[in-house]
Amino acid sequence: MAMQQREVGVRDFVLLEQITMDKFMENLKKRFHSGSIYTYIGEVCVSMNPYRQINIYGPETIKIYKGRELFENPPHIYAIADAAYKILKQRHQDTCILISGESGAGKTEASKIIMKYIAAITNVHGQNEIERVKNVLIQSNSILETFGNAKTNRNDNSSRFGKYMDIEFDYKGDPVGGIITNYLLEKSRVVQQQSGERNFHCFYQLLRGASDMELHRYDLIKDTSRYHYMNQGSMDALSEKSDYKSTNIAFKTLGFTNEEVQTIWSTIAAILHLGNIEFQSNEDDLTISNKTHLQSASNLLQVTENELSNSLTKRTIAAGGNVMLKEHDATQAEYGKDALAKAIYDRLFTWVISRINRAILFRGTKNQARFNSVIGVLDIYGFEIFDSNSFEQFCINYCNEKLQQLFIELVLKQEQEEYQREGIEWTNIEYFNNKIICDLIEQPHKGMIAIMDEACLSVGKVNDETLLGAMDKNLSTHPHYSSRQLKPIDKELQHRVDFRITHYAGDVIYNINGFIEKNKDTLYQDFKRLLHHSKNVNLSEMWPEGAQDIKKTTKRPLTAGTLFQRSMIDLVNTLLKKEPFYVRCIKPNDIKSATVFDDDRVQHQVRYLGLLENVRVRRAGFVHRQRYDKFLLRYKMISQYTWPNFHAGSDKDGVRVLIEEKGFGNDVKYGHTKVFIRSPNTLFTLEQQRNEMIPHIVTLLQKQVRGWI
Ligand code: AD9
Ligand code: MG
Repeated sequence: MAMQQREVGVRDFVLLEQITMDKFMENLKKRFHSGSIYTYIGEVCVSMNPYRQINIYGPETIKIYKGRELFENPPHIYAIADAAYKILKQRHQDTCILISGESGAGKTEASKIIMKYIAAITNVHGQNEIERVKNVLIQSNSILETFGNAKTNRNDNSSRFGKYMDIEFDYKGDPVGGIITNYLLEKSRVVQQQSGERNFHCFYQLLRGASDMELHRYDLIKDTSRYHYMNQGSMDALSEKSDYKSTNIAFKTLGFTNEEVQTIWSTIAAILHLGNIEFQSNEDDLTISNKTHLQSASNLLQVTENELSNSLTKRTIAAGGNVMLKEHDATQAEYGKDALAKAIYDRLFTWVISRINRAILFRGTKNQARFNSVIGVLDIYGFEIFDSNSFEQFCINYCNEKLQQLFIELVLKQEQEEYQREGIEWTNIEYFNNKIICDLIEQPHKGMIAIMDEACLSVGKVNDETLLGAMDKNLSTHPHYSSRQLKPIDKELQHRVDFRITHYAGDVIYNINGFIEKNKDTLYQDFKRLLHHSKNVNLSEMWPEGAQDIKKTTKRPLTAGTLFQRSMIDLVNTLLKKEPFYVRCIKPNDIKSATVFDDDRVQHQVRYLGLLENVRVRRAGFVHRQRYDKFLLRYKMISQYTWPNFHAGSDKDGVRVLIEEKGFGNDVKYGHTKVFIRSPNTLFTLEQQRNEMIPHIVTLLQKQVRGWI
């Protein structure tokens, strides 16, 4: 109750008197400043990052939300989690919670809050196995963040990978397993960081947290400035959310063996040594000048020094049944070394996740009839616009386009389906459909990914600029594409290497440099063989294709763009099968302040998340719908005909009598199982009358108890 009294503004944007940007912003701002960080649009939860700890997640709050309906309490992400859980439990239907918003808006925090809520309301009988699963689910977050998160200029704990987690429940509604799917890790960060940014957290945890003895084992010293892969951006010590010790505890909880943990830290150390290897070319000969690092890296990767040195300086070429060795030049060697470091990290990350999945023990499989249901939680990188945007931002922003498309389809589809199901008329609402941008990127043969692939697979000399030329040629008439080559006078597009996509969330200028290399994602075969033959079985397991015969011509691996596109299509298909809930996260400012509400920045997000359109769609239909029995239960006290109980017919009849008595007949439609209320005022008046009646009812009940009546 205390929480309700402090609440300001309206709880649901559909209750605004006018749906304008100004009114929307005013409500959001008022609520942000008063600590009400959650506001609904129907069943969509808008969440403002408070940038401070608010006391709204404790056991008392959990009790308030457990098993209740959305409208019964002030808006909260717990209510969304509960709604998803209720559907799963009552209807055995899979649900998912899609969390979106830009970097630093609070997606990862939201996903953890949801998981903790689910953990808190389940397993009332305290069964050991279920406790174990819950523990594993929660602890897996800390490992994922250690290896997949990094400090960026926008967020000290930015997720540099996409995460989708299915939590599986048995028929009683207790969590019995889960599975994590990861999407495109930003592996370029392993070898290069922008100014002010850091490498993945694990590198700092190892150097700053491991004992001297351990560091000695890895041939490392504590000083981060000595490692090339750590000294390019910021070397700040953050108040780390978790440290080396807690990561190791989490590994233990998840059942990683000592050997596995050893493999992980040794591999991280090996990457740091690789980063310090330098090449010197004298005439035709290429040598490694920094031999101690070569030695340490090979020891840690459990390959011989000679093998590692050879694979760094030469490559094997198989042609016409003959096998030859070709020396690298210094540039090729540098490129190869960085590609190796990135690939080792990427494989390690995926392997750690597969190992976590084994611990969470997902019992359902795709092919087997499943009795269990799942709640999926999606926490994926938000839309990114940097000063310089490259292939990674292209993929991340494409992913956001796909999710926005899903939002448009599902939110509208759901509304329409419900009206149809209930036999209620419906007129369509105009909104911007970003399908045109998804097509620009992913259309077979014609889209950007297809054009990039063609450039990467062609044998002739193709560079980034010729790729840009090909895109210009094919896409010049597309309304969401432009480039410097096409519009030389466009001031925003300053360089010949720039092209621009008008995304649903705004214009982003991409620099074509590096697109071909990043899309090809080449890793010399020699490295794959090298690591497959490592004496460390865990490491070797990460490189199965290294077992292939050199002479066998291998098929060209799929490009990074195509792989990403496929994973997005899979993701969308998975989500489409589930009943979705949305959490739309908003960042109040760019300075991580708990008090600043930056109007421009917030308005921009509200605009591109399509929140105003969302409110309009919701309002054009009916702001509120409720099953007849539940409606009656909530409002029966405000009508003499329905209080204390309605006996003159069905629940539907009861609702009709109540509505007619109150004079709302014109504002209401009666569906087959639910009553639909069009205007917010009606709902508001009903709530108000109910609130006014509550004290009378309480007094009445007290008198009854005391035997006065
Ligand atoms: V990114 O796309 O991974 O870069 P996220 O995931 O959207 O981003 P994150 O959840 O990491 O952002 O939130 C950023 C920071 O905001 C957190 O580290 C917290 O300091 C802060 N935050 C976010 N949500 C909350 C909250 N509900 N309560 C308190 C919060 N602080
Ligand atoms: Mg995150």
